[in-house]
Amino acid sequence: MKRWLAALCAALAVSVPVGTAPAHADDMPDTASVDCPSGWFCAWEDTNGQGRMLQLKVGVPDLRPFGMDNAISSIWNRTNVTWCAYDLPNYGGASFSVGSGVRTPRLPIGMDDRISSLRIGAC
Ligand SMILES: [Ca+2]
Repeated sequence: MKRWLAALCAALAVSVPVGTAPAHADDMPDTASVDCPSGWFCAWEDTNGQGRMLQLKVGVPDLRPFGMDNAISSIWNRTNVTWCAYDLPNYGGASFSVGSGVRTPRLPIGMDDRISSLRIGAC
């Protein structure tokens, strides 16, 4: 279990922005593109790439240890593969695919503050 968690932690990172720039539009602010490096799947607790950010390169069956369960409101898939987002832990419940390059500044009602697990692959 410990080894599994260590491997997981090595593959992702949670960051808290030092300053929060005001959002003037529905589009992602420029800061989001800086915060989310190419090659990562990024998820934020607030809309428009604001708030705490989770960076992933591998799937996570349970977002609770990272304090991001039922919290994600915007996402950006900067990997070259499709990901699947799930309503429940362990890849259960309602789900939707996030294609490579897809940036969603505001998750639709029904998936906003609902994602509990994420993994690589179409749903
Ligand atoms: Ca949220």
